[in-house]
Amino acid sequence: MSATSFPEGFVWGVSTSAFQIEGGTSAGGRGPSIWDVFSADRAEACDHYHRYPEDVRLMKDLGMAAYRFSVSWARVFPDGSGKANQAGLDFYDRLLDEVLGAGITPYATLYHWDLPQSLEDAGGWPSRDTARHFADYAAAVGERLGDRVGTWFTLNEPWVSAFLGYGSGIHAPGRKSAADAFTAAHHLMLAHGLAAQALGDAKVGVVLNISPVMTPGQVADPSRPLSEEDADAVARIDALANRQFLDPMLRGAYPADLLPVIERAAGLDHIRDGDLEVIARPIDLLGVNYYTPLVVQAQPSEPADPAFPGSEGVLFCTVPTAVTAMGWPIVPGCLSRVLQHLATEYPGTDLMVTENGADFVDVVTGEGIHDVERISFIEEHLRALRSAIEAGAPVRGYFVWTLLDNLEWADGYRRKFGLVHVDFATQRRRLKDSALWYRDVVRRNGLTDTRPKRPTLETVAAR
Ligand code: GBH
Repeated sequence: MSATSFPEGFVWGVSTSAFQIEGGTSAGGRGPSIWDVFSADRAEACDHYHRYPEDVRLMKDLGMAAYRFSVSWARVFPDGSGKANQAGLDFYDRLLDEVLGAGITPYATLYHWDLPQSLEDAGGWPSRDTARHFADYAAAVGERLGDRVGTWFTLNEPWVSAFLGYGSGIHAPGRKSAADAFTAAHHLMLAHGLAAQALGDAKVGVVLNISPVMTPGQVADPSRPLSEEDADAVARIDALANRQFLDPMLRGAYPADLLPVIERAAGLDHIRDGDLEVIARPIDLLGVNYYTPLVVQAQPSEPADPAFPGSEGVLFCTVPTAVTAMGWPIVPGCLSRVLQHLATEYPGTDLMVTENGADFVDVVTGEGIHDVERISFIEEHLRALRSAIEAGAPVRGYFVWTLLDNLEWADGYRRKFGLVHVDFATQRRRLKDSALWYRDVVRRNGLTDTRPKRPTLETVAAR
């Protein structure tokens, strides 16, 4: 591996999710999901349901080796359970044929936040039955598509589903209860384990949003020693955001420092004998979504943040670093640290960066879409990833979030994370500069020694 190249066989790809691109919300017998009900924007999104051949073609032109997409549960089971809807499975059948025909390896996520509404009406993730229904769904999808999907991811970011969906309520279904959030988190993990069982011998992983937790001082200098109060603030948020999921799934136990927090908010009755054995079923791959760190410090008067129940006395801070258009601090070095940390703390599991990317205000002109900031963002994160590999972390691939500008959940269409620009009035797709730049990275399996020449903000303005 030269100074800028990646290991042979390193997997390069892009990620998407069903609700954010598919549209076709009632096509082929699809039922409503919690996001159809919750989202103010009508969910036509990128009309990928009808335009998937064009989108696969784009990926082929960009030389992608892999494509991570998600299956919409409500397409396959319009009511969440019962009899599988063949027309829904047919869509993924066609999509997979197209993807494989383009020489692209599919990675399928079974749950990227779009719970069938009827299961929410029956109690949602705080109800244990939802985990059982998820296993049945996994079995049905595995049976129909397993001959062509090499790797399954059960869940995408269960922390978001549980704590933004049932804790703070800023995501669907919009419930606001700490007890529900903790029980949802447990049942999501149970669902993961039961689904992994149902998928049998297939390769199975899970995708977590690992958020490095640090103080403002540590953003500037990671080796900065912490006061006892700040160390406690960091540890508490790390337990809620990261270890709550990593430890049960990869070590078979909840973190000892988190159990009292769960007990206070939700009791412990929902954690039954045998659950942790199911949850800790060995996986083949841990998907890591990395965007930004969580920056916190101790502040005694601070009330708990509803997305982090038990975070009394912790202040979430802004830092004077560069940020994306969503205001997320850009700290590429954290990606390297997270990967190395996972490699040492949870050894034996292959890692893959299943999402990394950013929204910026793109410069859209007649000649092109000049997204210099996205290029630097990805480039800097790839340098960080490469240094983690060099330090020994078993990182097998990298997926940019995301192929297309799409429906960014509670934020609607104004957020632009795509390598490809979408005009939502016409559904016209246009490659951004970052897409062409990423194509070259994939082609040469690495970066260049000198930072690539790219349009600067001044040259763009002059065009
Ligand atoms: C991913 O989530 C999603 O998988 C993807 O669907 C989405 O489009 C993409 O990112 C871009 O948003 O301020 O309390 O929320 C990322 C979710 C965002 C969760 C940053 C943690 C910081 C803590 N993460 N967030 S909080």
